[in-house]
Amino acid sequence: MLSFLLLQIRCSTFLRHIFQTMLTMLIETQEIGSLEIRESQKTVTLVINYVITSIRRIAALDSKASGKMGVRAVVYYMSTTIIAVLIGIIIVVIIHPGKGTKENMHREGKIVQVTAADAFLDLIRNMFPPNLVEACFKQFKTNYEKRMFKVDIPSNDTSTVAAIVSNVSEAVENLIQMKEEIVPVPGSVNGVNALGLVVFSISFGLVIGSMKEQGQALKDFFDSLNEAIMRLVALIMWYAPLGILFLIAGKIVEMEDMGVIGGQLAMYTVTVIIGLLIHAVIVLPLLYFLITRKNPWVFIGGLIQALVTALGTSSSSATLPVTFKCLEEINGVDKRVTRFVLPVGATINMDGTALYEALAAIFIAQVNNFDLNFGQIITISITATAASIGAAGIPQAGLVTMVIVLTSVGLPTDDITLIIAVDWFLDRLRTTTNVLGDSIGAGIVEHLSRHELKNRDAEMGNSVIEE
Ligand code: DAS
Repeated sequence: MLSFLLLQIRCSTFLRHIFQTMLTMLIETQEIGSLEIRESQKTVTLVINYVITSIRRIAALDSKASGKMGVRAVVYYMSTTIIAVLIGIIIVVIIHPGKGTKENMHREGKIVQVTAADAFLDLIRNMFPPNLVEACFKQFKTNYEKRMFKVDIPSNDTSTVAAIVSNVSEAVENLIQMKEEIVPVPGSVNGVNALGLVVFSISFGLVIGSMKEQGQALKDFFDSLNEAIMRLVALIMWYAPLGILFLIAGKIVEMEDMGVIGGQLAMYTVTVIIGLLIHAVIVLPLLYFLITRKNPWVFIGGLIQALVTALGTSSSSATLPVTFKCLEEINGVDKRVTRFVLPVGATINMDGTALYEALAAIFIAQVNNFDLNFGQIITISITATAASIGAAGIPQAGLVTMVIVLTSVGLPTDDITLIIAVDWFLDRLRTTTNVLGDSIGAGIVEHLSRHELKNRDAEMGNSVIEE
């Protein structure tokens, strides 16, 4: 029965190529431009989107509120996220769910040997990815010379818009094809150095944020650029389900070849659940108790409605209104704390996602029978932490930004399809962990800011009396 099914799937892999060719032809005839789904193109699009999102988020951090309360919140976010990543790495190395793959089944895909020195050197050397900047400059210069961009744009001529769009996608594609001209930096695949981009986007966001009014133009620029990229991604994702359907079909065949059996996926799922439970049931409550000396379970008891909503929606953002209600009305947390900590936390503090991305990346390395060295583990820790910052509070966002983590150590990004089958379930659990982390953070920040809050109340009280 299985071989019959696999025979069908093999045919579907053949069909997939026919289908995608037909789809491309269809699109070209409609002159939308050949936005074809390709791993590398998708990787670059998603990585570019990650960079813009992170720059916007960090630049948008309200500098006024970045007083003591803000600092406390960010220190809490960073420390719990790093702890979560460490838990993810330790647990997946101990349980080793990916073992059992046929020996030496190294797959195609550029797995890059990165030593510890390389990883740190890469991090420092690529604060700003000169390779990428250089490649972009060369590419646009080439295009200009080729007159690819010399398009006279009459007002509403759709074919011209199509020409621009296909130029852009061709430019992106050429940028990728140019990879041989880009100095091959460890941890870079398709000519995109994910680690350098991550560091660049966070530092650039901080710089823009510190520019206050002067930075407003850049903030607006990145906002509208993000909107454009999101529409481009939406266009690509419009027919992604078809591609993913055949991708998974093809992957099942490959998994069978590689000897990856359902049991490993089951072990992977158990490993993620154990990691999330350790963080959510031990680390976060312990942290809350150590800092506030209050019973964490009473505090968590007040959050049940929010946690159930997170479990049901797989979205931190969708759960936000309920999280506000639980914290303010049931746990009595000061509104001045929740109004700052929660919105920021829901976008950049995702402990569950960070733990999951580090764990899943190492699982994919195990399935590829690829031993990661210390340098790569460090790289995965950094990019998983940073990727969770860029992940949106929407369903399966963590699956998307995992491209950054895999790209940073050269693991094949299409291996994400190995774990898609169980992601709908794990996403719910990591989202619940994210919401719990944000809520515990609000409780801790309120406790640490209690003196300032009391002083402000007193000042308010005095000013009311004076009036
Ligand atoms: N679903 C995301 C959230 O809303 C988490 C993730 O995808 O990792 O937090």
